[in-house]
Amino acid sequence: MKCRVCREPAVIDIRRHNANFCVEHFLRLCRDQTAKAIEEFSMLSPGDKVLVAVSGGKDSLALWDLLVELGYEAHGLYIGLGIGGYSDRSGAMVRDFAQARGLELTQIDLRADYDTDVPTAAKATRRVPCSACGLSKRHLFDRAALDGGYDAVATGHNLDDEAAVLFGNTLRWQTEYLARQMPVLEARAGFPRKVKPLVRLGEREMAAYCVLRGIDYIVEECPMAVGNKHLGYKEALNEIEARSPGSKHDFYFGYLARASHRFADAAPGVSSGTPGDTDSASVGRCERCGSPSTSNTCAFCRLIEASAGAQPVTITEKGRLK
Ligand code: Q46
Ligand code: ZN
Ligand code: ZN
Repeated sequence: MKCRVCREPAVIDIRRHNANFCVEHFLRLCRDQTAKAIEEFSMLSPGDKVLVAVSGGKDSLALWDLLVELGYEAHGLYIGLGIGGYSDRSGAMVRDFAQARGLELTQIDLRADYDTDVPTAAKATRRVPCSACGLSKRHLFDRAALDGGYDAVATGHNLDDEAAVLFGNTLRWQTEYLARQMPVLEARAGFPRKVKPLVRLGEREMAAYCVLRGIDYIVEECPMAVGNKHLGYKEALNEIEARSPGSKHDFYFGYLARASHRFADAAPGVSSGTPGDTDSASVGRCERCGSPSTSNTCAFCRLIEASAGAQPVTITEKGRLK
């Protein structure tokens, strides 16, 4: 197995590119693919100040590393979700990564800062944990990006993630979600710009990137992800990809190029990107935190109000609340 670029011994094969790469040229490919995605979808401008949503997993740490390598002023934001030992271990990974590289990291801890955590908030509001979690993360990332004057929030969604989400949204024709599934969401009043620079890279490549760059990441899945539908979609797509390399790429990028515009109207305010052309003027403000909200109090403030100070809920090894 020889590197496609230099003919030296290769360390990884990428079947959808029908090519093998040595360490140096694989790392270059990852940087080039990230830069290509950023340019192709006009995600960022040179020198932008970017807030990277870091979880301690391979994708978000690799993304942070890649954005720094590409010359962006990239700072990390980690949210301690209070999901048992998983959160303790992932937080430690993120702190070690930032410290070893002298990078700026902001940390928010649901328990220390809001007197709650994801399992407790989920139970108090009768939401599934991932819903309480997603709502909290979106709110806190949006706020931190706007308050910190960042040009964009970057997340580590890779090609496998996006193809699996697209698969799920297409299976059920969830048109509003399809409209939001773009690699860039433009800023709107009260919402920062959101970008996904890893959409041209797969899960396996991100794991290899971390290993080759000496990045320690948390390998275990969040215990709440057990039985998650997306894991099933990923497995199904992996089977298709094994038989027909390039299918995930064609599915996702084909959607973006040839079908996404058909759903643009399904999620008001998402698609145009034209300043002033938003629905946010009709949306009010949360009277507690000032975030955009259709009711007097936003969903995050209601979540905190319902669960702050409540008897903490723990989670079992199988990801159940108790
Ligand atoms: S949403 Fe759900 Fe993830 Fe939050 S509770 Fe865990 S699995 S971490 S991306
Ligand atoms: Zn090479
Ligand atoms: Zn609020």
